[in-house]
Amino acid sequence: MTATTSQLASLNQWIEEVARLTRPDRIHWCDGGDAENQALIARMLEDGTLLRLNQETHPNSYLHRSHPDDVARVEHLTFVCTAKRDDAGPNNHWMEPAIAREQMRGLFEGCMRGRTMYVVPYCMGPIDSPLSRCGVEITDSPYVVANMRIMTRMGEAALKRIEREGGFVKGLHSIGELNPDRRFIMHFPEELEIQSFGSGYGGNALLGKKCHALRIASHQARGEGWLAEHMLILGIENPRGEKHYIAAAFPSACGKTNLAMLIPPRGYVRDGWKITTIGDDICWMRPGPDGRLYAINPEAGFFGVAPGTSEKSNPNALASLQKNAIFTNVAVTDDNQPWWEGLDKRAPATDWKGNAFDPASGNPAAHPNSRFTVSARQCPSWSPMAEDPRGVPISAIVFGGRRASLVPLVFEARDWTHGVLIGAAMGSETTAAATGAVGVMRRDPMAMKPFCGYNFADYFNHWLSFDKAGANLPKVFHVNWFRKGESGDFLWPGFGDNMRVLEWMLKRVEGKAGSIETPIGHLPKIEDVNLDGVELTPEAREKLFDYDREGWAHELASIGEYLDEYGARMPEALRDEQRRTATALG
Ligand code: GTP
Ligand code: SPV
Ligand code: MN
Repeated sequence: MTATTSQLASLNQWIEEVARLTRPDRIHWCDGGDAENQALIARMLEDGTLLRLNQETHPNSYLHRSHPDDVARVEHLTFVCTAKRDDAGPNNHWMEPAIAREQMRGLFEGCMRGRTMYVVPYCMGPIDSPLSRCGVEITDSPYVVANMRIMTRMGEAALKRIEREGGFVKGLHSIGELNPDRRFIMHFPEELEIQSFGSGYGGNALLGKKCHALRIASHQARGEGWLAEHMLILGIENPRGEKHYIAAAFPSACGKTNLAMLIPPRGYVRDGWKITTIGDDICWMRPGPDGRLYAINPEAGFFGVAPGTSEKSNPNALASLQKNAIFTNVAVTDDNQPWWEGLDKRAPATDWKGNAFDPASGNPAAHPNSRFTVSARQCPSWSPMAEDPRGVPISAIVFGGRRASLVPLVFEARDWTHGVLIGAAMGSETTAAATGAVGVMRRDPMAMKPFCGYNFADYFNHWLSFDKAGANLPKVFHVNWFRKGESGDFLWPGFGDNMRVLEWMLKRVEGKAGSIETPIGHLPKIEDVNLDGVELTPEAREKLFDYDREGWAHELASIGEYLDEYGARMPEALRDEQRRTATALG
C-alpha cells in the first residue's frame, strides 16, 4: 500500500505512522504537476466536490460548495499546545500537548478508510530563498490539494528542498465527517506540528497558510530573529521611478487584498504612479545586512473574500479571476457564472447552498465569507519581485482596523516603540471571516489575535527587540478606511483613493511633508494630502483628519487595561509608552 517515494527516512516514517493510524485505501505523493491536477479535478467533478462553471467566460474554473456548517475559521476550536500554558498566553486557547494528541488520535483513528491519503510537500516562499520554510501536509481532501497547489509552491521542487534540509513542518489534516462537534485545529509549535480535523475551510484546512505561515512560523521566527505577520506587501513607484515597499496588517476581511491590488486614481496613473502586488495576506520579514527589514510573501496565490469585489472596487482581483480559479460558496447566475453581492447588477439564479435564489428571503446569495483561490501570477499588478529570494526592503509598516468611530484616517507613530504600542492596541469590528458575531469591537493586536502562536506579551517584546544598534527600521502608521458619519455611511471613499494616504506616507518616509504633533501621534496637515477630485463633507474632513481628545483618553485607558491582562510578562517599555500617551492626553 505504501508507495514510499521520499529520500528522507524521517518523512517516510511519519507517512507510514499516519497511514497506520488513519487507514487510507491509497497513498498518493503529490508532484504538483498539471496531469496530477487535471486528474484530481476530474475526480472531484465526478463526485460533486467541484462543479464546472461556465467554461467560456471562466475557463478551467470551478465552484465548491462546502458543508453549510463549515464556512469560516473556528477560533474557539483552534488551540496552541505548548508545554507551558503561559507560553501560549491569554491570546490563545491552550491544551496540554499530551491530552491534545490523545484526543486527536481518537479522531484520526481509521478516518481515511475508503479514501486516498495525499502527501503534499510545499514550500512557503520562493523555492530558492533562505527566508522560505517548507512543510508537508497529509490530507484526505482533494479540494485541499487543489487549493494548496495554487496557494503554495507545491510538489517536486518542495520535496527536493525538504530532502536537502531534512526538517519540515508536519501537518496532518482530515475533513473527518465535517461534524462541528468533532472539529479541532491543534498546533504544537515546539514540535513544528499541526493537526486539523473536521473542516475543509481555508484557514482550518490549507495548513500552509494560517497554521504554518503564521502560528507555527511566528513561534519559530521569535527564536530565529524574524517576524511572521498577517500583512499584505505592496510596491509603490513614484513618477521618478523610485520604488518603495509597504507592509500592512489589517484584520481578516478588513482590506488587505484590496489595498495590495490598488489601482490609483486617474490623476495618479496619468502622472506615472504605479502599485504592484507582492502579497495580500502574509509577510515574513527579517533584518538585512543594511539594517532594513526585508520581506517575502510566503504564499503563491490569493484566497480572497469574494463579496464586495467588483470592477469598481478591485479590478485587478476581477482580472485575476478570469481563468484557473476555484470559487468556494459563491452564488451562480443562470448561465453558470460565479456571482456575489457587490459584483454587478445581474440577478443570481442559485445561492451558495445550491438552492434557487429567492431575493425576497433577505439572505445574501453568496456566503458573506465566500472566497476565490487563484494564482498570484494571474494578477495584472503582480510583481516579479515576489520571486526575489532576498525579499523586498520595507519602508513603512501600516496597522489598521475597522473602526466606525474615534480613529482618524491616518496617523504616524513617533518612533518604533510607539509604533509597537499602536500595533498592540489595534481594535477592529469582527467580520464573517471567523464564525461568531459580526461587528463586535475587539482588540486584534497587529491583526494577529487569531494567528500568533505564542504569548502576546512575548510577541510585543520580540517586536520591541528589533530597535537596536545598526537597525534601519520602517516608519509605522495607523489607518482607518472604515470611519462612519452620523448617517452611518463611510466617510472615506476608500479603495483606489487609499492611494492618497499611501502618498502622504511616502512623503513622510522621504521627509517631504510636515505633520501635526498630537498625543496620539503625527496627524497629516490636510493640505499635504492630495484630495483633488474627492468630495468630502465638512463632517468627513473633521472626523478623518482630527482626533477627539476625550475619546482617545478613554481609548488609552482601555488599552492600558488590555495590556494589564498579560500581567508582569507584558514588557515594561510598552506599559511606559501607554502611560506616556495617556498622560499627554490628560
Ligand atoms: P482576509 O482575506 O480575510 O485576510 O481579508 P482582507 O484583509 O484581505 O480583506 P479584503 O481586501 O478582502 O476586504 C474585505 C472587505 O472589506 C471587502 O468586502 C471589501 O470590499 C471591503 N474593503 C476593502 N477595502 C475597503 C476600503 O478601503 N473601504 C471600504 N469601505 N471597504 C473596503
Ligand atoms: C483570514 O481569515 O484572515 C483569511 C482567510 O485570510 S483564512 O485562510 O481562512 O485564514
Ligand atoms: Mn487573512
